[in-house]
Amino acid sequence: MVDVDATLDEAGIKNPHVREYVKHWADLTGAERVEVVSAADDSRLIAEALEDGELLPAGDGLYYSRSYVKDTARSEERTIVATNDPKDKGVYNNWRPASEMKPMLEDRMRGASKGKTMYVIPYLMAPPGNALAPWAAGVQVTDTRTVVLHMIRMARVGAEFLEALEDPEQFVRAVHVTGDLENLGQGTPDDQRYFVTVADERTILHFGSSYGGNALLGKIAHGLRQGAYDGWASRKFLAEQYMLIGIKDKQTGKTYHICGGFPSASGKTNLAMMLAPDVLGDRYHVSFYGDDIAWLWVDEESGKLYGMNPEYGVFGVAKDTNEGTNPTALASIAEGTHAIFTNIAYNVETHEVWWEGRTPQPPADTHGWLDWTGSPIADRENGDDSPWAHPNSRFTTQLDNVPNIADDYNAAAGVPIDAIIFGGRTRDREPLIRAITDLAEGVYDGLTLGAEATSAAEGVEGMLRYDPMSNRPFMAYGEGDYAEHYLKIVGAAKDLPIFAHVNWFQKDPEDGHYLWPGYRDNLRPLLWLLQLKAGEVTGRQTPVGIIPTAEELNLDGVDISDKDLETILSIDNARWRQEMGFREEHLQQFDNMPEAIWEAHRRVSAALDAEA
Ligand code: SPV
Ligand code: MN
Repeated sequence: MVDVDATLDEAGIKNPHVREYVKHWADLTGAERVEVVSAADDSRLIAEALEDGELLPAGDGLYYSRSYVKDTARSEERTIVATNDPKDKGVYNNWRPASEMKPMLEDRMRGASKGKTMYVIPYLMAPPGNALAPWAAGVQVTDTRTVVLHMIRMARVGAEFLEALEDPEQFVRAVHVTGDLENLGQGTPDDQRYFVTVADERTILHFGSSYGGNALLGKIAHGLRQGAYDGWASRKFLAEQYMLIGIKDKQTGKTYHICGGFPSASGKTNLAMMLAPDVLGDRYHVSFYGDDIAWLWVDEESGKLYGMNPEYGVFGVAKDTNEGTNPTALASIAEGTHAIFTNIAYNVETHEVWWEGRTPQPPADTHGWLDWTGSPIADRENGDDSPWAHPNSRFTTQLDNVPNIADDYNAAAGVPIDAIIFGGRTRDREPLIRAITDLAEGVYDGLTLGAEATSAAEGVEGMLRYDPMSNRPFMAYGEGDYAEHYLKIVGAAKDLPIFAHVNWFQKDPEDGHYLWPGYRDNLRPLLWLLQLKAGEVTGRQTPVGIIPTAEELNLDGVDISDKDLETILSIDNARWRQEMGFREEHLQQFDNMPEAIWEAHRRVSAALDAEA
């Protein structure tokens, strides 16, 4: 057995609770070596991973990795929130008693790192010095080196973040043990994997994957599930799957901040990284803070709602990322950025990479190209048109590689939040934007957020797969309690943020074309929202919110027909009344839903009925 004490001494880790935790898990997992890492170890670890073939070179300062073929996404069915209080059971959190899950995970992890190195990763999910830093510190242990390399990109990593702890016990214990990936029965009745957050003990136990949100425990498990639970238990904050951007009006010098939640595949990363349309670029600058997580709290001094991105990087979906959809993402993974690609297509000879949507057609010369499973494209049978890259393939890069990263992204203070938006992918019914000024109606709108079922087989036509606040996979406690906590936190703020629901995806029912151009032009409805909040425009009141008039929207340079514009700036009363029935059923599943939310639902319903 290794001398863990000597390793911890050498790394300068004095905190007795951290030392005890590391020793416990080194012993239980049977790791052969223990290594404490910091961001400064990145180039050495990259060199080791290249040497061992875990990473392959993908251009100057770019790296390529492939995960096990049955380990390419988060597994929601295997993800559990466990606590010691059955009242924490919700509809979506897969609650189980801590007393059941902890011994089960310990059994699976026992001896499972034999022969491997256990890396110790002290991290912080907050800008240093932030008001929420006490809930942001953690120590991940992992037995996979590529997980360390991803954590260094996605979180602030280093032993110094443990020194700042006011309470030496207040760090999240984040245990990741990979397991024997080829023998875990992924997706079978005998599935061995479990991804457990023991939320009231601030302990994360993930077993059976080395991919993404299953393995980078700072991101989803701590940044969302544990953060949400802590925010509620402390009554201090919200942890949300939100992007966060700044919009600077260069004429007035003022910067506004908008955060918001979108179910997956609704364009959240593209929105977070967008640039102003060329014709508006002289007046407005859009800056990037984060594309996936925001923690929100009321700032003690100003009394305003503040937000920050707890992450340090972007774990973005590669598919369809190109010069048109997201040029800033491409710049953030250019040579020299030390980005890591996972599960895209790779050319073993030229070290080029490719994914669906990177260019309209795949490379014509298939020589040297491997698909995401590592199989040569040239060996494919005629007619095999399966994707070269996995649809959930990713790029991992640090925030400051994004060209329009906000100057103050690392500032301790965070930023005041002016607006909270929700958006799905809805082919009809949802207008381009509808603004909501009432708090309970805004929260109600977030709770009834959803994405369209992608094929009719998946559900009732026109019915959404509801994804409250885009947090369905990350809910940590009961949804009714969550709604009440959300109302309290945001409701305590001076100068309430304005809410809005946006939809870039309305389609013409006849020929299927998108009615709104989207991408950079999405800044236009957001500018209108800020103007509405400032009282510079009034919009048009509808039963489901305030909609811009065609004259109020800045459409300078936008190619859209009057007919399409009229459609995206109006609401379809019959479709909305159908939706209200679905919403009622959806909300009825949840215990303790605050009366204010039901009142909002009834108000919107009555207004729709009155207009019909
Ligand atoms: C998501 O699935 O919402 C992600 C990626 O942000 S992962 O970290 O894999 O969860
Ligand atoms: Mn996400």
